[in-house]
Amino acid sequence: MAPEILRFPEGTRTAEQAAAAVGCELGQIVKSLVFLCDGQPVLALTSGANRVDTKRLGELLCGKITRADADGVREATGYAIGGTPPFGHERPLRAVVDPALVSYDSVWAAAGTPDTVFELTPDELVRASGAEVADFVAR
Ligand code: 5CA
Repeated sequence: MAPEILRFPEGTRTAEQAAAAVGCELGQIVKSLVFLCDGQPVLALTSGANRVDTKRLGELLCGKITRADADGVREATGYAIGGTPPFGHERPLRAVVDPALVSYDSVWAAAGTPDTVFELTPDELVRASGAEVADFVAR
């Protein structure tokens, strides 16, 4: 991969801000959300248009799901909330990817800071994160 990282001074901290900055659909933004499954960090790569159903995520991963707090996200990934990238973490995390992201030609993800993003294909997202494509979003 040769990602081109774009910086937006106005900020890309939230999916809404990122979509407005790059001019894409909200659904094309990759939210890299950290949860704890029986205390172990897991990564839910979720479309900007969707919300995680923690009950479904727990059924998928066979554990009790809680949300990581800001310190937990930093500890698990090495990055802060709002800039957490989908891969390239301190140590590899078990990852699942929202099938909604796979329906786009390209998607956009945080590049490590709350003002940077990069474009990639869903296939690159799945391969680089080692994620399993599985449905865990609220219906
Ligand atoms: N840069 C953007 C788009 S790529 C981004 O990182 N979006 S995000 O959705 O992946 O990261 C922001 C998310 O962090 C929010 O959707 C929210 O779910 C989560 N979040 C925000 N504040 C907290 C908090 N205090 N504790 C836990 N999670 C939080």
